[in-house]
Amino acid sequence: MTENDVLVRINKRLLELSKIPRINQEGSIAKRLKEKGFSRRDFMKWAGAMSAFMALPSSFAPSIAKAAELSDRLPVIWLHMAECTGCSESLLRSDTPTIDSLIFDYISLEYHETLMAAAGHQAERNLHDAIKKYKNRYILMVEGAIPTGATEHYLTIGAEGHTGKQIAQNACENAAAIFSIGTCSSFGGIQAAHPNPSNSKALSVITSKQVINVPGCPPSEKNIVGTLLHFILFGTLPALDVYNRPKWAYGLRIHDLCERRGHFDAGEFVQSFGDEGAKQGFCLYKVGCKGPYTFNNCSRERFNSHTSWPIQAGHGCIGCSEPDFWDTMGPFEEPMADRLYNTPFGIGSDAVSDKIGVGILALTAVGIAAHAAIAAMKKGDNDE
Ligand code: FSX
Ligand code: SF4
Ligand code: F3S
Repeated sequence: MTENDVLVRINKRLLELSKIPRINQEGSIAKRLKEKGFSRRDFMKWAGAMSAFMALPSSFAPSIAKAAELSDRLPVIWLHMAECTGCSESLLRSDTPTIDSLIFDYISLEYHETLMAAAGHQAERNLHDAIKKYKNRYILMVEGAIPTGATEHYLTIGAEGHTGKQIAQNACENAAAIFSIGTCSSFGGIQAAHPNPSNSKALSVITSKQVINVPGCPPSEKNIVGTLLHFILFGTLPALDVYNRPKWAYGLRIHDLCERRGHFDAGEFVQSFGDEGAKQGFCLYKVGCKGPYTFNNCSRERFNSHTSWPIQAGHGCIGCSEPDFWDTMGPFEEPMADRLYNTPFGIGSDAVSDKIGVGILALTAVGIAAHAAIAAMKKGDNDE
């Protein structure tokens, strides 16, 4: 299929969507952008950046702008399970709203426990009504892991005391698309870390429906909005990796595009926090950076309106978008080169994203081992 064929298909879909009446009647996106001080030009610039971000050709930018304009036609139900609400915060926290947060505000959010005014029985009724009214049409976004088994009742929500598992399973049943937002919902996260006293599980474990994972603790606002826009544009699943993460967002490792990569290649490492190397912005591998084993786009997109990200701030990546990272990536401030070298395709973080990843990681294992060996020799020289 050519680029043009895809665009024709997308535009047909967008035309269909535009015929669906707006769910909320609070004014168009143009009006809201204007109120927040964004010009049409800013919006189109954002759409252009978004198409590059989603690995689409620049000719898709007008369709992305249109998809954003139509994002109030698809109802969204957002559930909170066992988590810290960091995923919602990732989108909402900015004191200067970004176009991403504005779109989140604009989508037809039919149910979101942090944001809605309703409480108690009324809130439960709203959820029930939204599921019924928008059967097979709503997008379900779930944040947080789900306690199961004998400890399922560790998470009960609302006045009627249903468990998180019951609520999530029920909402999954009639959703048009299901997104696990954050590492907890995608893989279990901290709740599922050893010894996992609440038997917490990923959403995909408790439903038989297809779940798209958007991990990160928290994921960036761009990955959340991009996933939503992708669905509006295509109405189908994006290309996924072995952990069901969209490849456009999680196809590369942190290490691949890291701003400190030149220092890694040159063997220039921070040896301890606050040392001369830290001041020079050297590579954080030896103080525990797990960027070589982590698939995410933070190095490209950053957080908080593109201001910064963990490695820029001076701490290594802790692998927060990988399955079981609390158990497999620790200690967070120590490297794990030996472990990787001894078990290149072993457990947890060493089980990599996809076949290409396996190749890259194997090379990295050798590279890291070589670095470690050279560093050890240098250290030996210095010790003498
Ligand atoms: Fe928190 Fe979301 Fe981490 Fe989990 O983020 S930022 S604990 S991924 O579910 O709220
Ligand atoms: Fe960047 Fe970490 Fe890779 Fe160093 S090890 S280049 S800090 S991702
Ligand atoms: Fe997480 Fe690493 Fe990005 S810790 S936020 S995946 S830099």
